[in-house]
Amino acid sequence: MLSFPFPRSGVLRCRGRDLAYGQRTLVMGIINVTPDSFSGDGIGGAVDVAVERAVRMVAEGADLIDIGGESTRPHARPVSDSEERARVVPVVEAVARAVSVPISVDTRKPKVAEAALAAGAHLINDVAGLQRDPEMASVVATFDVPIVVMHSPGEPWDVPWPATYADVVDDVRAYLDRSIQIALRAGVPFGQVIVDPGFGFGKSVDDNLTLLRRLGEFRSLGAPVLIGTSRKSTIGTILGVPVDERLEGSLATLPLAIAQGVDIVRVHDVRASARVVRMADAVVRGFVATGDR
Ligand code: HH2
Repeated sequence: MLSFPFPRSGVLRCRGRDLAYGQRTLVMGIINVTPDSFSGDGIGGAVDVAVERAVRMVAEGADLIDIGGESTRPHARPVSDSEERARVVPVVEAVARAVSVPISVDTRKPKVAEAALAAGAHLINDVAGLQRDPEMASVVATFDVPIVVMHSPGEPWDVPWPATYADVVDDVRAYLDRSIQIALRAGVPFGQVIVDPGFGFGKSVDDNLTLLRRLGEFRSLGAPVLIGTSRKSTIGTILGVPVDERLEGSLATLPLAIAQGVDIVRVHDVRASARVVRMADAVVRGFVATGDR
């Protein structure tokens, strides 16, 4: 069983689709309604494909679905509010009807977040950690939903990439602490904030490996921790493989994160990841899931 300094569990209130964390690791399945996502999984605005994918992911073990309408890969083309909204909203509406798990929307833009929440989304995943636009925290507070605050040293298209850090863990933790303060000042309850160190965002291979090696240190922030390593270029660099051959490398990161108390893992390959998570949870947390997924 985990013996962390302060055992922690709780419930994220997701507008009736609440998520309990702490007992086992939650799996977030990724659906990119983009033409240009780094891993080649983007499906443009194809609503029927998104629904089919979401239904399959839930059957394979996804506890929540993350829908994104703008690629965050380095040198991606920035997308306007209206274009991103037009991609995301119909997919949120259809996926929320088709599955019963919470739908997260991966956006840095308050207008997109607002439209997606009005369309039935259950939480927001902000890769700018509420530090890009002050309106974002107010939107999240108004709809009373959870928020993932992720660390990124700036926009992929206008910062030196990777950035430089005095100590990557301390610097990222300080940034996430600021994000938490922004959320609290806007009226978002602490229990609704999830922190994410932003693996692959403005970090060198060494920085990413350090973040994963010292992931447990983010627990000192007191919020649930999410990490997204799936198919990222650090894995490609270590293994010397293209993006469509990064499954094993991605899976290898999951038990390492789980052994350090991560609460949510963000993955493209839900079936394989959910199996690895269940096995790791059985060993690390002493949690044995019943049922055959
Ligand atoms: N990574 C990506 C996008 N959103 N959100 C969180 N919270 N954490 C992450 O690590 C994270 C994220 C990048 O992956 P992907 O969505 O597959 O690619 P793209 O941004 O190119 O669509």
